[in-house]
Amino acid sequence: MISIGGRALLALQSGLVPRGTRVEVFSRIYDVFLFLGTVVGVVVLGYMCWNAYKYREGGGHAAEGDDERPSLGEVPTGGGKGKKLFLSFALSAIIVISLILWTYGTLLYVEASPGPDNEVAQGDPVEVKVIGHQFYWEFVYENGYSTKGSGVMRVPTDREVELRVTSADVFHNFGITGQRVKADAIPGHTTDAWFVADETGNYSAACYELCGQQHSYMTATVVAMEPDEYEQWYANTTDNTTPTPTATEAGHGGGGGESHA
Ligand SMILES: [Cu+2]
Repeated sequence: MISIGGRALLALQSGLVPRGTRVEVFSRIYDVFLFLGTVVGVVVLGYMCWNAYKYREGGGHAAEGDDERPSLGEVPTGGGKGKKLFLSFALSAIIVISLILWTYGTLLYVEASPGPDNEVAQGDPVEVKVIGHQFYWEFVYENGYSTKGSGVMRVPTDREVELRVTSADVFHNFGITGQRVKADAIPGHTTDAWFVADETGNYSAACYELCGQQHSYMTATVVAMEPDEYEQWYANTTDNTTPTPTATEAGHGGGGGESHA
């Protein structure tokens, strides 16, 4: 599925592109943009101020008799046969193109997932199905356990959590700002996202797409737990989405669960 260009970028990113949790990767992108923006800003403003000083009215140049200032209506030559112009175009092109490639490579990593060999997560990923409903988030685990309307997603720290985001009714958008996660929740379609919580704690999640009158109440909490605490909790959860055989036989098997057998 990954194009040749994508592969080249993946190779490139192994050295250059940051790897880590989403939080680390996105703060690296922010830092790089802030740094380059500051450097470019300082150079441009500094050069402008220096020239304003150099060619000031009645300044050194005019006094020494080699006034390079163009007269009104004259196009300045700069004296260097366009060398400065060429240099500034070349430099900005190099900066902009490398920034685009680097960001693209970084976002490819974010779009995929850390994969099996990585420093940020241990063990197998935890897969959680995220289902948007008007107006709550439901989380379904691999064993069929559903949080129904409780709005609490429990995850272990230092494990990759793979989200399979979908919707039961209208368009929603699932986001955990503290983990830099944001994924469309579209009926009949699954959007993949991932994150690794490196610290225990509560992270707030919410719906980021206006989906009806109670959209703003469509929040949830992501609880990152110590791995063994999580395992203990998970071991005590049971499949509550698949109708039990007795219930099915008795004709009360509704509930809309899908078979996991
Ligand atoms: Cu919503």
